Amino acid sequence: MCGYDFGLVRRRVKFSIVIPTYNEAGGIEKLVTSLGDLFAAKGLDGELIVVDDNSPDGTGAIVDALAGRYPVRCLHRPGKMGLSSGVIDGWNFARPESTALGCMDADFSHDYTIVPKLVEAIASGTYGLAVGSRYVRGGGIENWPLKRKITSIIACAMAWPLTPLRDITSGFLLVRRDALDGIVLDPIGFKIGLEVAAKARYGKFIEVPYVFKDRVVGESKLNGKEITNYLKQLRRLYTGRVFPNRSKATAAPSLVKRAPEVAAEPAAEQRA
Ligand SMILES: Nc1nc2c(ncn2[C@@H]2O[C@H](COP(=O)(O)OP(=O)(O)O)[C@@H](O)[C@H]2O)c(=O)[nH]1
Ligand SMILES: [Mg+2]
Repeated sequence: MCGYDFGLVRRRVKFSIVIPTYNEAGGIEKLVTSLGDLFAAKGLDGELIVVDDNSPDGTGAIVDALAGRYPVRCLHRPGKMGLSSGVIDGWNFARPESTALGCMDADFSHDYTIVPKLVEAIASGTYGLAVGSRYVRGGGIENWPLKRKITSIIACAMAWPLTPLRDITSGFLLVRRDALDGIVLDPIGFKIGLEVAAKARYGKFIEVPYVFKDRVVGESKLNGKEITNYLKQLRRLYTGRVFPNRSKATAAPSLVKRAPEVAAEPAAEQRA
C-alpha cells in the first residue's frame, strides 16, 4: 500500500462527505470554504453534508447561508442525537449520484488537505475504503498529553482483532457506497469509523497518514458517556463475530440506503 502513486490516477468519482456538528460556529465556515475551494482547485466533484443537531450557537444557520456559494447542504436535526447517528443520517441524505461516502469532524482536527488523497484512492478502483490515519508512517498527533495518546492507542488496540486497520477511532474516512449495501450500522456513540471498518464490504483498504491536531475553537463533546458507548459498541461487535445470529444493535439500527442507479453500475462510474 505504501508505494501507491496517487498522481497517476485521473478518474473522477462523485462523493459526499458528512460533517456532524454540535456547536461548531467558530470554525464551520472556514472548514466549508476551505474544502469547497480545495474541491474547485483539484477539480473534485464532492458535496458536503453538515448534519447539525440544532446547535444553540447557530452553526446550522451559518451553513445554510453558505449553501448557494459552496457545495454544501445542511441536514437539521431537532436536538443532540450523537455523532454516529448523524453520519448515518447524513449518508442517507447525500445525493444519490455519489458513489463514495465519507465523514470528518468539524474542528480541523482532521487534516482536510488529505481529502483529495482519500478520493483518489477510491477513484483508483483499487480500494473500497480510505481512512485518514494517525497510526501509519507519516501520521501522528500534535499537542496531546501522553495520557491521552495512551488512551487513544488502547482504544484502537481493543478493536484491532475486529479489523486490520490501525486507526479505527478517528472517524475520518471515505468508503464506496456499495460497500455499505445491506450493512446494519449501529448508531451508538462516536465511533462510526469502527462500524464501517468492522462491517462494510470494502475489499482492500488504505490508510492515508495525517497529523491530528487538537481543536482550537469550541469544546470537545467527548465525555464519560461516550467512553461507555464505545465499550458497548465493542461488546456488540465482538458478540456479533462470535454469535452472528445473536448480535443486537441499539434500539434503532440503521441501514445506509442504496442508491439504485449507483449501486447497479459501480464499475462504470469508476471508469468514467
Ligand atoms: N450532529 C452532531 N454532531 C456531534 C455530536 N457530538 C459531537 N459532534 C460532532 O462530532 C465531531 C467530533 O466531536 P468532538 O467534540 O470534536 O470530539 P473529540 O474530537 O473526540 O473531542 C465534531 O464535529 C462535533 O461537532 C452530536 O451529538 N451531534
Ligand atoms: Mg474533535
